[in-house]
Amino acid sequence: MKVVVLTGAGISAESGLTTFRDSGGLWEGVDPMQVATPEAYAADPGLVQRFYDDRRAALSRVQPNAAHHALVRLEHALGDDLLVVTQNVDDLHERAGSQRVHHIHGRLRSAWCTTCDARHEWDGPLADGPPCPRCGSATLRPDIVWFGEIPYGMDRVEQALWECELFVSVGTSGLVYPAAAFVHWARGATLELNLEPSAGATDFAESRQGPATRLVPAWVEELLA
Ligand code: BJW
Repeated sequence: MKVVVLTGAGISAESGLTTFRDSGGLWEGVDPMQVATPEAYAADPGLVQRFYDDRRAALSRVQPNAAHHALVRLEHALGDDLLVVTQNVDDLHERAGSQRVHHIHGRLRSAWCTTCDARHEWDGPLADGPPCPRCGSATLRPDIVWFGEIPYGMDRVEQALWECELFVSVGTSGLVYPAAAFVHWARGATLELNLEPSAGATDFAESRQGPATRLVPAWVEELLA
């Protein structure tokens, strides 16, 4: 069975990573346009780099949870028939063991040189302007897709959604496009697993509410039974 799973910040919440729009989220009291747009970066690169440096540093303090691990079990059973498409910039799917993960909004542990276009695995800070390992320019930015930029690998995602028999959305508010439209692009059955009904909950054939660490393992067990 071909399955596409879309994940959002909610799947990593119980690992200790803050979501964006929930109460106490990253954007409570912060205008996303001040940190998550190319214009914000051009206006104040130091502010934006520090925002992402802090979040990159936080990754080493958290671990994948039962929901990430359940998706690894699913991959072992389905192989190439599973694609995890994540909006998350953390690396918790990979650290749990998932191999078929596609990051449409980029990755915190990647730095992108805007001079030579190289991308580098990156664990440290960027705010101090380190040189690009390839061209030496101090023009490394977070390899993150900001508002107004084009998400990565959309052809692959569109193809997978077109071919899938089941599309499952986990832990996302359904407020950011294009991910919010995936439920309309999917050809097969649709299921939402979220703490509360998302903005697009009624677009899904079925919507279940609860924490990802409970809902995702239970759904995987059900599918593999
Ligand atoms: C739990 C839980 C638990 C909690 N268990 N659940 C007007 C109409 C339509 C579109 C637009 C428009 N104006 C502008 C646009 C486009 C724009 C957009 O969508 N804007 C909206 C604000 C309207 N989009 C773009 O610009 C995108 N690019 C684009 O569209 O290019 C055109 C194009 C598309 C396709 C092909 C070709 C061209 C780019 C969007 C980039 C978004 N980037 C961000 C920030 C960067 C990364 C970072 O800083 O980390 O990505 S925005 C931010 O939101 C981040 C997230 O990935 C994204 C989604 O957030 P998410 O994951 O849903 O988190 P939350 O916090 O919102 O929700 C968490 C959910 O979890 C909640 O529902 C909780 O209930 C739940 N939850 N705990 C289960 N334990």
